[in-house]
Amino acid sequence: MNTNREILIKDIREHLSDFRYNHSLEVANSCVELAEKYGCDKEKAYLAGIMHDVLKELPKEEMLRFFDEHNIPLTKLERNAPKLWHAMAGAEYLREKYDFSEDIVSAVRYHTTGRENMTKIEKILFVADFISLDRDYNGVEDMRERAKISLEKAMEEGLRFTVNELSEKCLAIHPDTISAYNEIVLMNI
Ligand code: DGI
Ligand code: FE
Ligand code: FE
Repeated sequence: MNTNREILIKDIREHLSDFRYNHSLEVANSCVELAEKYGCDKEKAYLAGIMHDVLKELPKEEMLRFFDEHNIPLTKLERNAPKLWHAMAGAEYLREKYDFSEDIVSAVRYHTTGRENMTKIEKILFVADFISLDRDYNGVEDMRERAKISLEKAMEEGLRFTVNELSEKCLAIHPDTISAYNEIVLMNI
């Protein structure tokens, strides 16, 4: 696994706008804080955080070519949900280019949708993406408070937020998002 921070930071700097680059650095910081609090490998959490959005700004055509060249099949729903592409493509990019370990790859892979049975590092990245210092949406303070109580409390709110946002926009909700939502709601009852 290539974990040279200088090389990785250069990579996101070249791929991302100032805004998204700064977001990546802040998510990495939040990942390390959560890893410390909830007992996870801090270096792995940092790597997941810093690289999680690496392909977020890849043009649509290049993204589709990437899926094609890597034989990554998309479901009908996924083809119609471009916001999900950067997580799917980013995970494969990190596996291939830097030989990242599978636990980090899957944290990146599921950082947008979540999924059932998430690992600690997957939950940490999912939550860090909502509470990083650059975030300023309505309710971010509540999310930060929840993240102090438990990863699951924060995930519950994050998933509710995502499900609400998507249904209001009449967008399809990925089965992994639904599974994550159902699991967490039943867990917190
Ligand atoms: O990449 P970020 O902006 O930092 O955050 P993210 O990777 O969580 O992406 C959030 C976007 O992804 C948001 O606009 C909603 C969208 N999204 C999340 N879950 C789903 C989804 N879109 C669809 N269609 N289906 C989902 O299940
Ligand atoms: Fe993302
Ligand atoms: Fe992000």
